[in-house]
Amino acid sequence: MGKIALITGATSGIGEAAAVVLAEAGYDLIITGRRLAQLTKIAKRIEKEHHVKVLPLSFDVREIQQVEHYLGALPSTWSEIDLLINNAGLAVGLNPINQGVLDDWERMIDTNIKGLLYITKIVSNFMIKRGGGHIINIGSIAGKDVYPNGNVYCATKHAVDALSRGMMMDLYKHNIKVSQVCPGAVETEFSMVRFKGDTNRAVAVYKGFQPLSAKDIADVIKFVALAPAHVNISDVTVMPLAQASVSLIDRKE
Ligand code: NDP
Ligand code: 8X3
Repeated sequence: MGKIALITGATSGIGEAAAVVLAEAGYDLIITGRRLAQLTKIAKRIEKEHHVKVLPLSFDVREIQQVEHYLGALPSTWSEIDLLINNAGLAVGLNPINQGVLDDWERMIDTNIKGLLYITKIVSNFMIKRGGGHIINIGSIAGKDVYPNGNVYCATKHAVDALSRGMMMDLYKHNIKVSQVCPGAVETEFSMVRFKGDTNRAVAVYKGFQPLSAKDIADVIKFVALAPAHVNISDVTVMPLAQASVSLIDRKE
């Protein structure tokens, strides 16, 4: 086995792009996501094109029993994880707090916070056992600032921000780097998920300016991952040129 990276949420967007870029860099991969067919297809494609080993594991990060079942039972060769990318996450809905949908709130809190914690607990213990590693959390500019109707999504990403700093304090003595990559607007399936398949609303998010691509963020993840052993790039914010804050976007049309 080469170096091993575990990427959560690799069935689309930033996670899928990170899988490709890290495979190009020679990592063997464990990729996860709920959509099994999609995950299997991506695994086969990466194995064929990049000649690395890819283990697809389809489970829901919100379900602790599933997380423990799949990660707890990893063959010993695959549990030697060098790099964990905590990427699985989502926004659901965009409502003022008084009109919030409880199920949307729970999906965001359970995925973005609790899912990240479930994965991190297991993998950080693998890393401690083997004497080191690197965890990169995908935060957001929504974890640095807030915007109207973004309430609960922003709160979950502020939690990722706090956890990234807290995890660094807990893990640095174990030779484990903890980093956070915080993107601005990236054109992925994110807005289709947020607006529950409403294509018009999703497309409008990226209209009139050039958003980041998933590959743009994957390249930053790779840069963070490949820094020299003594260097931890602990927090990176990446914006499109046309975006100056969570709510300031220069749209030309
Ligand atoms: P996508 O919707 O394209 O990808 C999200 C990924 O997360 C999918 O692979 C999805 O897989 C996975 N996922 C979601 N819920 C679960 C779950 N319960 N269990 C397992 N996997 C899950 O969006 P992005 O690539 O844009 O999002 C990736 C990360 O980047 C998220 O954390 C998001 O908050 C963050 N981000 C995105 C920005 C953007 O503008 N797009 C900006 C800043 C941060 P599946 O559905 O197969 O389970
Ligand atoms: C995603 C970026 O601004 O849509 O985290 O919340 S934003």
